[in-house]
Amino acid sequence: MTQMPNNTFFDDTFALARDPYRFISKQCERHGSDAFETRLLLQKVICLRGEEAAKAFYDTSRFSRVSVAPSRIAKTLFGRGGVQGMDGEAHRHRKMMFMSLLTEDKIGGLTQLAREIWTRRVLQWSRMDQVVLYRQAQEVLTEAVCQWAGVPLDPADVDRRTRELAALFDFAGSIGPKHWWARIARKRNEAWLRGIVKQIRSGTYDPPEDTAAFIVANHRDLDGNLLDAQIAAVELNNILRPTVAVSAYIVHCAHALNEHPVIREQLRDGSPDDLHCFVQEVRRYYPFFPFAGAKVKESFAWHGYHFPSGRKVLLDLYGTNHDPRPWDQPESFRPSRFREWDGNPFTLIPQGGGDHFQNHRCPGEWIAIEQMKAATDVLVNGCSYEIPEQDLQIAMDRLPAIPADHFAMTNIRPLE
Ligand code: MYR
Repeated sequence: MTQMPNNTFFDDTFALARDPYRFISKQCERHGSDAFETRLLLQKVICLRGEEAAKAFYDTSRFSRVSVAPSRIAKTLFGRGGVQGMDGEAHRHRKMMFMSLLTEDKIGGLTQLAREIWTRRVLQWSRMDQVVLYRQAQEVLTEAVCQWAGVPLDPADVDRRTRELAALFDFAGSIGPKHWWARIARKRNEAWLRGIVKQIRSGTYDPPEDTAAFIVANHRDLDGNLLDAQIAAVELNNILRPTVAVSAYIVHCAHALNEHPVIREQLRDGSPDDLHCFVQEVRRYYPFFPFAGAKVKESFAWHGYHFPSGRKVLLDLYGTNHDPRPWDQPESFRPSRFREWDGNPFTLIPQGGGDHFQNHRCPGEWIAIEQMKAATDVLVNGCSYEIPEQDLQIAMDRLPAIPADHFAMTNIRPLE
Protein backbone atom coordinates (compact mmCIF):
# COMPACT_ATOMS: atom_id res chain seq x y z
CA MET A 1 0.00 0.00 0.00
CA THR A 2 1.12 3.56 -0.67
CA GLN A 3 0.80 6.06 2.17
CA MET A 4 -2.01 8.48 1.28
CA PRO A 5 -0.88 12.14 1.50
CA ASN A 6 -2.33 13.59 4.65
CA ASN A 7 -3.11 16.76 6.56
CA THR A 8 -4.35 14.88 9.61
CA PHE A 9 -2.04 16.71 11.97
CA PHE A 10 -4.38 19.70 11.54
CA ASP A 11 -8.13 19.99 11.48
CA ASP A 12 -9.10 21.60 8.16
CA THR A 13 -12.71 22.51 9.04
CA PHE A 14 -12.04 26.27 8.94
CA ALA A 15 -9.90 26.08 5.81
CA LEU A 16 -12.72 24.20 4.05
CA ALA A 17 -15.36 26.65 5.31
CA ARG A 18 -13.29 29.62 4.03
CA ASP A 19 -12.99 28.21 0.52
CA PRO A 20 -15.51 25.36 0.21
CA TYR A 21 -15.35 25.04 -3.56
CA ARG A 22 -11.57 25.12 -4.02
CA PHE A 23 -10.11 23.69 -0.83
CA ILE A 24 -9.97 20.05 -2.00
CA SER A 25 -8.46 20.83 -5.41
CA LYS A 26 -5.86 23.15 -3.91
CA GLN A 27 -4.77 20.44 -1.48
CA CYS A 28 -4.75 17.83 -4.27
CA GLU A 29 -2.45 20.12 -6.28
CA ARG A 30 -0.21 20.63 -3.25
CA HIS A 31 0.06 16.88 -2.66
CA GLY A 32 0.24 15.96 -6.37
CA SER A 33 -2.51 13.41 -5.75
CA ASP A 34 -6.24 12.94 -6.43
CA ALA A 35 -6.68 11.68 -2.86
CA PHE A 36 -5.55 12.93 0.52
CA GLU A 37 -6.61 12.47 4.10
CA THR A 38 -7.48 15.25 6.52
CA ARG A 39 -9.57 15.96 9.60
CA LEU A 40 -12.92 17.75 9.43
CA LEU A 41 -14.93 18.40 12.60
CA LEU A 42 -12.11 16.41 14.28
CA GLN A 43 -12.91 13.26 12.24
CA LYS A 44 -10.58 11.69 9.67
CA VAL A 45 -11.93 12.21 6.15
CA ILE A 46 -10.56 11.22 2.74
CA CYS A 47 -10.94 13.86 0.01
CA LEU A 48 -11.05 12.88 -3.68
CA ARG A 49 -11.28 14.64 -7.02
CA GLY A 50 -11.26 13.82 -10.73
CA GLU A 51 -12.85 11.37 -13.14
CA GLU A 52 -11.19 8.19 -11.82
CA ALA A 53 -12.07 9.10 -8.25
CA ALA A 54 -15.68 9.82 -9.29
CA LYS A 55 -15.93 6.34 -10.88
CA ALA A 56 -14.83 4.76 -7.58
CA PHE A 57 -17.07 7.09 -5.50
CA TYR A 58 -20.18 6.08 -7.45
CA ASP A 59 -19.45 2.34 -7.11
CA THR A 60 -22.32 1.40 -4.78
CA SER A 61 -20.51 -1.77 -3.63
CA ARG A 62 -17.80 0.42 -2.08
CA PHE A 63 -19.64 3.37 -0.55
CA SER A 64 -22.69 3.89 1.65
CA ARG A 65 -24.81 7.02 2.14
CA VAL A 66 -26.50 5.99 5.37
CA SER A 67 -25.86 8.48 8.23
CA VAL A 68 -23.31 10.44 6.20
CA ALA A 69 -24.69 14.00 6.24
CA PRO A 70 -23.54 15.98 9.29
CA SER A 71 -26.44 16.71 11.65
CA ARG A 72 -26.47 20.45 10.79
CA ILE A 73 -26.94 19.60 7.09
CA ALA A 74 -29.58 16.94 7.84
CA LYS A 75 -31.52 19.43 9.95
CA THR A 76 -31.53 22.09 7.23
CA LEU A 77 -30.73 21.02 3.67
CA PHE A 78 -31.78 17.38 3.42
CA GLY A 79 -34.10 16.52 6.32
CA ARG A 80 -34.14 13.04 7.85
CA GLY A 81 -35.34 9.78 6.30
CA GLY A 82 -35.18 10.97 2.68
CA VAL A 83 -33.58 9.46 -0.42
CA GLN A 84 -30.15 11.07 0.19
CA GLY A 85 -29.42 8.77 3.15
CA MET A 86 -30.45 5.43 1.60
CA ASP A 87 -28.52 2.50 0.07
CA GLY A 88 -29.16 -0.57 -2.10
CA GLU A 89 -32.60 -1.79 -3.18
CA ALA A 90 -34.42 0.61 -0.85
CA HIS A 91 -32.57 3.54 -2.45
CA ARG A 92 -33.26 2.32 -5.99
CA HIS A 93 -36.95 1.86 -5.19
CA ARG A 94 -37.28 5.36 -3.68
CA LYS A 95 -35.28 6.83 -6.54
CA MET A 96 -37.73 5.29 -9.03
CA MET A 97 -40.49 7.34 -7.40
CA PHE A 98 -38.56 10.53 -8.24
CA MET A 99 -37.58 9.37 -11.71
CA SER A 100 -41.24 8.60 -12.54
CA LEU A 101 -41.97 12.30 -11.98
CA LEU A 102 -39.22 13.46 -14.25
CA THR A 103 -40.27 12.36 -17.71
CA GLU A 104 -39.64 14.74 -20.61
CA ASP A 105 -43.35 15.52 -20.77
CA LYS A 106 -43.67 16.36 -17.09
CA ILE A 107 -40.53 18.49 -17.09
CA GLY A 108 -41.94 20.30 -20.14
CA GLY A 109 -45.10 21.04 -18.14
CA LEU A 110 -43.07 22.61 -15.34
CA THR A 111 -41.06 24.70 -17.80
CA GLN A 112 -44.26 25.96 -19.46
CA LEU A 113 -45.65 27.05 -16.08
CA ALA A 114 -42.40 28.81 -15.20
CA ARG A 115 -42.33 30.62 -18.57
CA GLU A 116 -45.81 32.02 -17.96
CA ILE A 117 -44.78 33.24 -14.50
CA TRP A 118 -41.54 34.81 -15.85
CA THR A 119 -43.58 36.71 -18.47
CA ARG A 120 -45.93 38.06 -15.80
CA ARG A 121 -42.98 39.01 -13.61
CA VAL A 122 -41.20 40.92 -16.37
CA LEU A 123 -44.29 43.11 -16.72
CA GLN A 124 -44.31 43.74 -12.97
CA TRP A 125 -40.56 44.53 -12.99
CA SER A 126 -41.08 47.16 -15.67
CA ARG A 127 -43.06 49.13 -13.08
CA MET A 128 -40.37 48.81 -10.40
CA ASP A 129 -37.14 50.78 -9.90
CA GLN A 130 -34.96 47.76 -9.21
CA VAL A 131 -35.28 44.01 -8.71
CA VAL A 132 -32.86 41.42 -7.32
CA LEU A 133 -32.75 38.44 -9.64
CA TYR A 134 -31.85 35.80 -7.02
CA ARG A 135 -34.95 36.57 -4.98
CA GLN A 136 -37.21 36.96 -8.03
CA ALA A 137 -36.07 33.63 -9.46
CA GLN A 138 -36.78 31.95 -6.11
CA GLU A 139 -40.37 33.26 -6.16
CA VAL A 140 -40.92 32.26 -9.79
CA LEU A 141 -39.62 28.74 -9.10
CA THR A 142 -41.61 28.36 -5.86
CA GLU A 143 -44.84 29.32 -7.61
CA ALA A 144 -44.13 27.12 -10.61
CA VAL A 145 -42.99 24.01 -8.74
CA CYS A 146 -45.83 24.13 -6.19
CA GLN A 147 -48.43 24.39 -8.93
CA TRP A 148 -46.72 21.62 -10.92
CA ALA A 149 -46.34 19.36 -7.88
CA GLY A 150 -50.00 19.71 -6.86
CA VAL A 151 -49.04 21.55 -3.67
CA PRO A 152 -51.69 24.26 -3.08
CA LEU A 153 -50.10 27.67 -2.58
CA ASP A 154 -52.21 30.74 -1.90
CA PRO A 155 -50.75 33.82 -3.69
CA ALA A 156 -50.56 35.52 -0.26
CA ASP A 157 -48.20 32.73 0.90
CA VAL A 158 -45.70 32.86 -1.97
CA ASP A 159 -43.40 35.19 -0.04
CA ARG A 160 -43.21 33.14 3.18
CA ARG A 161 -42.97 29.72 1.47
CA THR A 162 -40.23 31.05 -0.80
CA ARG A 163 -38.31 32.34 2.23
CA GLU A 164 -38.69 28.99 3.98
CA LEU A 165 -37.58 26.91 0.99
CA ALA A 166 -34.67 29.24 0.17
CA ALA A 167 -33.40 29.24 3.78
CA LEU A 168 -32.87 25.46 3.56
CA PHE A 169 -30.15 25.68 0.90
CA ASP A 170 -29.04 29.30 1.38
CA PHE A 171 -28.24 28.97 5.09
CA ALA A 172 -27.40 25.25 5.40
CA GLY A 173 -23.70 26.12 5.37
CA SER A 174 -24.09 29.23 7.61
CA ILE A 175 -23.38 29.49 11.28
CA GLY A 176 -25.31 31.45 13.91
CA PRO A 177 -28.80 32.98 13.46
CA LYS A 178 -29.11 32.15 9.74
CA HIS A 179 -28.49 28.49 10.42
CA TRP A 180 -31.02 28.46 13.26
CA TRP A 181 -33.58 30.16 11.03
CA ALA A 182 -32.96 27.39 8.44
CA ARG A 183 -33.77 24.76 11.09
CA ILE A 184 -37.02 26.52 11.97
CA ALA A 185 -37.80 26.88 8.26
CA ARG A 186 -37.40 23.12 7.78
CA LYS A 187 -39.73 22.35 10.67
CA ARG A 188 -42.37 24.74 9.29
CA ASN A 189 -42.02 23.49 5.75
CA GLU A 190 -42.25 19.84 6.76
CA ALA A 191 -45.33 20.55 8.93
CA TRP A 192 -47.02 22.22 5.92
CA LEU A 193 -46.19 19.34 3.56
CA ARG A 194 -47.10 16.69 6.16
CA GLY A 195 -50.54 18.31 6.39
CA ILE A 196 -50.96 18.09 2.61
CA VAL A 197 -49.93 14.40 2.58
CA LYS A 198 -52.49 13.65 5.30
CA GLN A 199 -55.25 15.51 3.44
CA ILE A 200 -54.53 13.52 0.28
CA ARG A 201 -54.62 10.25 2.19
CA SER A 202 -57.88 11.14 3.95
CA GLY A 203 -59.47 12.26 0.67
CA THR A 204 -60.01 15.87 1.80
CA TYR A 205 -57.64 17.08 -0.92
CA ASP A 206 -57.59 15.42 -4.31
CA PRO A 207 -54.73 16.54 -6.59
CA PRO A 208 -54.34 15.04 -10.10
CA GLU A 209 -52.86 11.53 -10.03
CA ASP A 210 -49.76 12.48 -12.04
CA THR A 211 -48.64 15.20 -9.61
CA ALA A 212 -45.72 14.84 -7.21
CA ALA A 213 -47.98 15.41 -4.19
CA PHE A 214 -50.26 12.53 -5.20
CA ILE A 215 -47.40 10.19 -6.13
CA VAL A 216 -45.40 10.82 -2.95
CA ALA A 217 -48.47 10.56 -0.68
CA ASN A 218 -49.37 7.21 -2.26
CA HIS A 219 -45.88 5.78 -2.66
CA ARG A 220 -45.32 2.39 -1.02
CA ASP A 221 -41.97 1.11 0.22
CA LEU A 222 -40.54 -2.33 -0.66
CA ASP A 223 -42.74 -3.94 2.02
CA GLY A 224 -45.86 -2.40 0.47
CA ASN A 225 -46.37 0.20 3.23
CA LEU A 226 -47.17 3.87 2.70
CA LEU A 227 -44.32 6.17 3.75
CA ASP A 228 -44.60 7.67 7.20
CA ALA A 229 -46.29 11.07 6.64
CA GLN A 230 -43.18 12.82 7.99
CA ILE A 231 -40.90 11.02 5.50
CA ALA A 232 -43.35 11.76 2.69
CA ALA A 233 -43.08 15.44 3.68
CA VAL A 234 -39.27 15.23 3.50
CA GLU A 235 -39.52 13.70 0.01
CA LEU A 236 -42.02 16.32 -1.17
CA ASN A 237 -39.62 18.95 0.13
CA ASN A 238 -36.91 17.14 -1.89
CA ILE A 239 -38.88 18.09 -5.01
CA LEU A 240 -39.69 21.71 -4.10
CA ARG A 241 -36.41 22.82 -2.44
CA PRO A 242 -33.87 21.78 -5.12
CA THR A 243 -36.08 23.32 -7.82
CA VAL A 244 -36.01 26.64 -5.94
CA ALA A 245 -32.22 26.24 -5.54
CA VAL A 246 -31.91 26.47 -9.34
CA SER A 247 -32.26 30.24 -8.63
CA ALA A 248 -28.51 30.20 -7.90
CA TYR A 249 -27.81 28.77 -11.35
CA ILE A 250 -30.17 31.34 -12.92
CA VAL A 251 -28.10 34.10 -11.32
CA HIS A 252 -25.00 32.38 -12.75
CA CYS A 253 -26.61 32.47 -16.22
CA ALA A 254 -27.26 36.21 -15.82
CA HIS A 255 -23.69 36.72 -14.61
CA ALA A 256 -22.26 34.84 -17.61
CA LEU A 257 -24.43 36.86 -20.04
CA ASN A 258 -23.13 40.04 -18.48
CA GLU A 259 -19.49 38.92 -18.58
CA HIS A 260 -19.67 37.66 -22.17
CA PRO A 261 -21.63 40.10 -24.39
CA VAL A 262 -20.57 38.26 -27.56
CA ILE A 263 -22.09 35.01 -26.25
CA ARG A 264 -25.19 36.93 -25.23
CA GLU A 265 -25.50 38.29 -28.77
CA GLN A 266 -25.08 34.80 -30.25
CA LEU A 267 -27.90 33.53 -28.03
CA ARG A 268 -30.24 36.28 -29.25
CA ASP A 269 -30.94 34.45 -32.49
CA GLY A 270 -29.20 31.24 -31.51
CA SER A 271 -30.33 27.63 -31.98
CA PRO A 272 -31.64 25.37 -29.17
CA ASP A 273 -28.21 23.72 -29.27
CA ASP A 274 -26.45 27.07 -28.58
CA LEU A 275 -28.67 27.52 -25.53
CA HIS A 276 -28.01 23.96 -24.37
CA CYS A 277 -24.22 24.42 -24.66
CA PHE A 278 -24.42 27.73 -22.77
CA VAL A 279 -26.36 26.17 -19.89
CA GLN A 280 -24.03 23.16 -19.70
CA GLU A 281 -21.01 25.47 -19.53
CA VAL A 282 -22.69 27.50 -16.75
CA ARG A 283 -23.21 24.24 -14.82
CA ARG A 284 -19.58 23.26 -15.35
CA TYR A 285 -17.99 26.62 -14.70
CA TYR A 286 -19.98 28.14 -11.84
CA PRO A 287 -19.97 26.92 -8.20
CA PHE A 288 -23.20 25.19 -7.13
CA PHE A 289 -22.81 22.13 -4.90
CA PRO A 290 -19.21 21.99 -3.62
CA PHE A 291 -18.70 18.30 -2.79
CA ALA A 292 -20.64 15.11 -2.08
CA GLY A 293 -20.14 12.82 0.93
CA ALA A 294 -20.20 9.04 1.46
CA LYS A 295 -18.58 6.48 3.77
CA VAL A 296 -16.58 3.33 3.02
CA LYS A 297 -18.62 0.10 3.35
CA GLU A 298 -15.86 -2.56 3.52
CA SER A 299 -12.12 -1.73 3.41
CA PHE A 300 -10.69 -1.65 -0.11
CA ALA A 301 -7.66 -0.41 -2.03
CA TRP A 302 -7.83 2.18 -4.81
CA HIS A 303 -4.74 3.29 -6.77
CA GLY A 304 -2.61 1.72 -4.04
CA TYR A 305 -4.33 3.70 -1.26
CA HIS A 306 -6.11 2.03 1.64
CA PHE A 307 -9.74 3.06 2.30
CA PRO A 308 -10.66 1.70 5.76
CA SER A 309 -14.20 0.58 6.55
CA GLY A 310 -16.35 3.42 7.95
CA ARG A 311 -14.07 6.25 6.74
CA LYS A 312 -15.99 9.34 5.52
CA VAL A 313 -15.08 10.45 2.00
CA LEU A 314 -15.76 13.69 0.12
CA LEU A 315 -15.78 13.92 -3.67
CA ASP A 316 -14.92 17.36 -5.02
CA LEU A 317 -17.69 18.20 -7.51
CA TYR A 318 -16.58 21.73 -8.37
CA GLY A 319 -12.91 20.68 -8.63
CA THR A 320 -13.78 17.77 -10.94
CA ASN A 321 -15.68 20.17 -13.21
CA HIS A 322 -12.52 22.30 -13.30
CA ASP A 323 -10.04 19.45 -13.75
CA PRO A 324 -7.64 20.40 -16.58
CA ARG A 325 -7.28 16.75 -17.70
CA PRO A 326 -10.72 16.38 -19.30
CA TRP A 327 -11.42 20.14 -19.56
CA ASP A 328 -9.12 22.19 -21.78
CA GLN A 329 -8.49 25.59 -20.11
CA PRO A 330 -11.11 24.92 -17.43
CA GLU A 331 -11.00 28.49 -16.12
CA SER A 332 -12.18 29.95 -19.39
CA PHE A 333 -15.94 30.13 -20.01
CA ARG A 334 -16.46 28.46 -23.40
CA PRO A 335 -19.92 27.01 -24.19
CA SER A 336 -18.64 25.70 -27.55
CA ARG A 337 -16.71 22.95 -25.70
CA PHE A 338 -20.07 21.18 -25.28
CA ARG A 339 -20.61 20.84 -29.04
CA GLU A 340 -18.20 17.93 -29.10
CA TRP A 341 -18.76 16.65 -25.57
CA ASP A 342 -18.98 12.86 -25.12
CA GLY A 343 -21.47 12.97 -22.19
CA ASN A 344 -19.03 11.32 -19.74
CA PRO A 345 -21.03 10.97 -16.45
CA PHE A 346 -17.85 11.27 -14.32
CA THR A 347 -16.29 14.50 -15.66
CA LEU A 348 -19.28 16.89 -15.57
CA ILE A 349 -20.69 16.32 -12.08
CA PRO A 350 -22.16 19.59 -10.75
CA GLN A 351 -25.17 17.71 -9.34
CA GLY A 352 -23.42 14.38 -8.74
CA GLY A 353 -22.17 11.74 -11.18
CA GLY A 354 -22.86 8.21 -12.40
CA ASP A 355 -26.34 6.95 -13.24
CA HIS A 356 -29.54 8.74 -12.22
CA PHE A 357 -31.36 5.49 -11.39
CA GLN A 358 -28.57 3.63 -9.57
CA ASN A 359 -26.50 6.39 -7.96
CA HIS A 360 -26.99 9.47 -5.81
CA ARG A 361 -27.01 11.70 -8.88
CA CYS A 362 -29.57 14.49 -8.58
CA PRO A 363 -32.75 13.31 -10.33
CA GLY A 364 -33.67 16.96 -10.90
CA GLU A 365 -30.70 17.65 -13.16
CA TRP A 366 -32.97 17.94 -16.22
CA ILE A 367 -35.30 20.28 -14.35
CA ALA A 368 -32.29 22.49 -13.61
CA ILE A 369 -31.20 22.48 -17.25
CA GLU A 370 -34.67 23.33 -18.58
CA GLN A 371 -35.29 26.05 -15.96
CA MET A 372 -31.92 27.62 -16.75
CA LYS A 373 -32.74 27.62 -20.47
CA ALA A 374 -36.14 29.23 -19.87
CA ALA A 375 -34.67 31.93 -17.62
CA THR A 376 -31.77 32.62 -20.02
CA ASP A 377 -34.26 33.02 -22.85
CA VAL A 378 -36.21 35.55 -20.75
CA LEU A 379 -33.01 37.48 -19.98
CA VAL A 380 -31.85 37.49 -23.61
CA ASN A 381 -35.06 37.66 -25.65
CA GLY A 382 -37.84 38.48 -23.18
CA CYS A 383 -36.62 41.77 -21.72
CA SER A 384 -33.97 44.47 -21.77
CA TYR A 385 -32.41 45.66 -18.52
CA GLU A 386 -29.49 47.54 -17.05
CA ILE A 387 -27.08 46.46 -14.36
CA PRO A 388 -26.71 49.14 -11.66
CA GLU A 389 -23.49 49.70 -9.74
CA GLN A 390 -23.02 46.64 -7.49
CA ASP A 391 -20.58 43.94 -6.44
CA LEU A 392 -20.75 41.29 -9.17
CA GLN A 393 -17.84 39.26 -7.82
CA ILE A 394 -18.81 35.65 -7.07
CA ALA A 395 -18.51 35.28 -3.27
CA MET A 396 -16.61 31.97 -3.17
CA ASP A 397 -16.95 31.65 0.61
CA ARG A 398 -20.74 31.57 0.35
CA LEU A 399 -22.87 28.43 -0.17
CA PRO A 400 -24.17 28.50 -2.85
CA ALA A 401 -21.61 30.96 -4.25
CA ILE A 402 -23.32 33.80 -6.13
CA PRO A 403 -22.48 37.49 -6.74
CA ALA A 404 -22.25 39.37 -3.46
CA ASP A 405 -25.24 41.63 -4.29
CA HIS A 406 -27.39 38.78 -5.68
CA PHE A 407 -27.59 40.41 -9.14
CA ALA A 408 -29.67 43.58 -9.09
CA MET A 409 -31.32 44.79 -12.33
CA THR A 410 -32.91 48.15 -13.24
CA ASN A 411 -34.78 49.79 -16.10
CA ILE A 412 -36.40 46.53 -17.15
CA ARG A 413 -38.51 46.58 -20.32
CA PRO A 414 -40.40 43.65 -21.83
CA LEU A 415 -39.39 42.90 -25.44
CA GLU A 416 -41.76 41.89 -28.30
C1 MYR B 1 -30.61 21.00 -2.83
O1 MYR B 1 -31.46 21.72 -2.35
O2 MYR B 1 -30.55 19.80 -2.58
C2 MYR B 1 -29.60 21.61 -3.79
C3 MYR B 1 -28.96 22.78 -3.16
C4 MYR B 1 -27.92 23.42 -4.03
C5 MYR B 1 -27.17 24.53 -3.35
C6 MYR B 1 -26.10 23.97 -2.52
C7 MYR B 1 -25.32 24.83 -1.66
C8 MYR B 1 -25.45 24.45 -0.21
C9 MYR B 1 -24.47 23.45 0.23
C10 MYR B 1 -24.54 23.24 1.69
C11 MYR B 1 -23.42 22.46 2.25
C12 MYR B 1 -23.17 21.15 1.62
C13 MYR B 1 -22.21 20.31 2.35
C14 MYR B 1 -22.26 18.89 1.87
